[in-house]
Amino acid sequence: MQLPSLELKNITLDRDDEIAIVSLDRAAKRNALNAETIEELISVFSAIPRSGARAVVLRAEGDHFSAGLDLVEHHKQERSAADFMHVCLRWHEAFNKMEYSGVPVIASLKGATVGGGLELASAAHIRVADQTTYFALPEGQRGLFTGGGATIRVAELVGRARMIDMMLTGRIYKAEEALAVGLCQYLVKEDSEAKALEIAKATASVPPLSNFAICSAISHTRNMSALDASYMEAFVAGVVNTQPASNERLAAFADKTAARVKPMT
Ligand code: 1HE
Repeated sequence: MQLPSLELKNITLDRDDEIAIVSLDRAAKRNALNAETIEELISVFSAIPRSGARAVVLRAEGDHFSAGLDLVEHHKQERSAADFMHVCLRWHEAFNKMEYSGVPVIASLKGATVGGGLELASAAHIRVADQTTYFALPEGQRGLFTGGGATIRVAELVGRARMIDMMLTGRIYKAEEALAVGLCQYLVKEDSEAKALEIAKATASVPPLSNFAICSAISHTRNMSALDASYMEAFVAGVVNTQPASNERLAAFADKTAARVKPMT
């Protein structure tokens, strides 16, 4: 794995073996997403799939994952509707790069994961929360609307009715309730980062071609008819399920040396 060398001001890029660690690094502004950070996310997630990274941990410096859209920048820039549509297109570019990258992105969440911060988190493939993490869509309260894909991804995670409630009332979800409604897939007592890294390492043991399919094909189906999605699924499975990397695993199952799929006792 060769980490790309990029000029970054709001994000840092590190590695732990074959895992790329992408950190939001604007803690003084609660990792609010300004235009520059979005451009940096585009650069990072354009480069990572070709870097040889087997998985990504997306984390943040400070106590909060992200406070969403940089409200101060947005206020100061006095953007027109067309200007802000272009801002949103860059957000979509960044988050689509993540979601369709083919490389598992595991988000380690803490503190505020709100507005655009939740939109960013929802573009990851797996979300890990801890006891400090809370989720909200305060757009309504700010007189705004989501612009970073929440109408698609957050609605998919929690369902339209819950998302509308979150936006109309500013409702905050955390801990067990957040887990139950699907905002996160894991909830840990201590530090979400250790768990995110553990999950990233587990996903890194999956053959890259399988990960590529899991971390892109499933998302692509949302734009397809059931007939087209079935065809695409068969096509992807044809390629993935006959790859050389699966032969060894299938042989191990056949000769009874592979682990069985059973809950821990
Ligand atoms: C910010 C932002 C921000 C903090 N944009 N600068 N998102 C929100 O509505 C959430 C807004 N933020 C907050 O509610 C709070 O900041 C927090 C609960 C996240 C953290 O509170 P706290 O007390 O730790 O920090 P603070 O004092 O509010 O903020 C510290 C600094 O971060 C301060 O800057 P400073 O220069 O005065 O020190 C804040 O201005 C700055 N800061 N959050 C800009 N969001 C594509 S559309 C998406 C639409 C949305 O995302 S709407 C949701 C917006």
